[in-house]
This record gives sequence, structure tokens and C-alpha cells, in this order.
Amino acid sequence: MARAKIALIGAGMIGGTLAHIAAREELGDVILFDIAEGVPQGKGLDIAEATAVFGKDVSLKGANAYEDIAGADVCIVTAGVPRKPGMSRDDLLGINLKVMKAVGEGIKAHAPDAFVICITNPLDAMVWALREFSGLPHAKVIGMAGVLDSSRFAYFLAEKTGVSVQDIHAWTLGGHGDDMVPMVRHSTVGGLPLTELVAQGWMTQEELDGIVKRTRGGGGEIVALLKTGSAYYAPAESAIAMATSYLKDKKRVLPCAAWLDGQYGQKGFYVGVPVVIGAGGAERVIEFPMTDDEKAMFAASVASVQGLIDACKVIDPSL
Ligand code: TXD
Repeated sequence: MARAKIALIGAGMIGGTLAHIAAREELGDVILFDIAEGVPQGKGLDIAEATAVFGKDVSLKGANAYEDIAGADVCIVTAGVPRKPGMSRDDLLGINLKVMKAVGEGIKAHAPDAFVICITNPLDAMVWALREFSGLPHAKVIGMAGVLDSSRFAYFLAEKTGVSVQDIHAWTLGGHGDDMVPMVRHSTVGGLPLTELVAQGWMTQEELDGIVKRTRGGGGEIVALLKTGSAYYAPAESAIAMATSYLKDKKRVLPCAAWLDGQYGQKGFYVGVPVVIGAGGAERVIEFPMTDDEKAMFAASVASVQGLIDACKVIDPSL
């Protein structure tokens, strides 16, 4: 059976990291696409040469023409500009929406059967626009944000409790914004819901609230430290987990920006929810029962996403 073909649309900090991880995991042959000439070719060649060190048989090539992504099984989209200190994710909308139009048209023309994972910010609006521009089935276009936000949540919980990250299940739902919804009741440490951890004195409510706050601000914390860009290792690992679940039909349940057509009482756009990812793409949205407080937080996050989508429609009336 031929190796899978993975097209990375955007060969910047996340794109290069995606290529490196995909090669080490022997996920498939990698095409790094970018408008910057030389960068995708240089990164592709550098990692290709590394395969002789880590002993995996995959090809990596750089490209500046969409023809080179032809037949890709997976496209991971990071094309656009990242945040700088003082910028919100939403500030990127005007620039990155135009990029999504070019990327969507390129995928429509050359890789219409791909599973498309969007990473570009502001994520929930960009994944929606990318699906509109590409015309692919909704189940084959998904956004990466919840796996990253939930991994930050899980890491902070592991740091606090001393429990292995392997035995922590943390969930964030809603948009990839500062009003994302870390789901305290559904997240567990060693099987114990976080509310029970507080009841048993493992941590105080204030400490848990602090972890929730740090999770919401996780992206901004790294932007402030790096100063010249945003996080890229954890975002790349997160997208690879999603791509792997698709390519290997693993049916993992992962928090992703998925198309809603009635779930959670919402329809017609993308927002972070638990999704079963298998060979059919986003195969099923799982609905967590929510308390009134959780519903209110989710609704506020959804409203932020709707605002971004409305802004997209003003900028590009074709949407
Ligand atoms: O959880 C999440 N979804 C977020 C997403 C986590 C972290 C970063 N988030 C966003 O990903 C970030 O705000 C950016 O919008 C993207 C990509 O972040 P990255 O750090 O990889 O940005 P870089 O290093 O600037 O890379 C972007 C590349 C760069 O090489 C540009 O030349 C290229 O995108 N680019 C394009 N490629 C193709 N086509 C077009 N039009 C284009 N424009 C720029």
C-alpha cells in the first residue's frame, strides 16, 4: 500500500515542526508548501537528511506550487501570520482570511479528498472560512485548538498534583479564545473529577481557578515570553494526534473545532467540542451534559466565534 501523503500548507514554525514529527512518526511522505521560496525546500531537505539518522523511510519535499500537493490524504494548514505581543488572536482575522481563500482554492483544485486540519488563527473563524472556500464536506475539515488547550490544562494539573500526564484527562470546549471553557466536571486526575480533587483537599478551589485561568491565557503566556511569535511545539503535536487518528482510523475522541448542525443546540458554524476522529474524518460530535453555568460559558464562547464569522462576512461578502 502506498504511503500516505501529508501536505503542510505553511512551512513556518509550526509547519516545520509538523514535518519533523510526521517524519519521525513515519506517518507518510511530506510536502511542505509555502509562498516563501526556499524555506519549504530547505526545511524539507534538512529533515529528509535527518531520516538517515532516525531510520525512517519517508520522503520530504518543499513546494511553492499547489500542484505539488495533488492527491494529499491530509492537509494541515498553518499559512498566515502569528500573533506578536499585545495582539489578540482576533487581530489576525483580516490578514489570515485572505490567506484562507487562497489555501481553500488550492485544496479544492488539487486535494479535494484530503482531511483538512486548520491551525491558523483566529482558529474558529478560519476553519469555517477554509471549509467555505474549499467546498469540502464538513466532516473533512476540522480545526486544531482544543487538543492544544486541553493539553495545557492537563499539564498544569499534572504539575500541581504530581500525577502522570498519562492519567489526566482534561477537556476544554468552546472557541479558541480567552473565553474557552475548561470543563472542570468532565476533567479527571486518576479518574477523579476535578471537583472531587477539591472536595478531597488535593487542591483548593482558588488553585483550580488559577489553573483554569492560566489555561485560558496559555497562548498569550508563550507569546509574551517568545516576543517574536507564538507556540509551535505543542500546537504541532496536537495536530499530529488528530492526523494520526484519521490516517490510522483510531476513532480517538479529541476536542476539536468541528461543524455543528444541531449539537449543543447550535448549528451552522465550527466550535470546540469532543469529536470522534476516524477514517471518515469528524465522524461524531459527543455532547457533554452541561450545568446552567457551563451552558452560559459555552454560549458566551460561541457568541465570540459568531462575532468573528460576522466580521469575515463583512470583509469578504462571498462568504
Ligand atoms: O491552537 C491554535 N490553533 C494556534 C494557532 C496555536 C498556535 C499558533 N496559531 C496560529 O498558527 C498562528 O496564530 C498563525 O496564524 C498560525 C501559524 O503559526 P506559525 O508560528 O507557524 O507562523 P509562521 O512561523 O509565521 O508560519 C506561517 C507561514 C510562513 O512561513 C508564511 O510564509 C506562510 O505561513 N504563509 C503562507 N503560506 C501559504 N500561502 C499563503 N498565502 C501564506 N501566507 C503566509
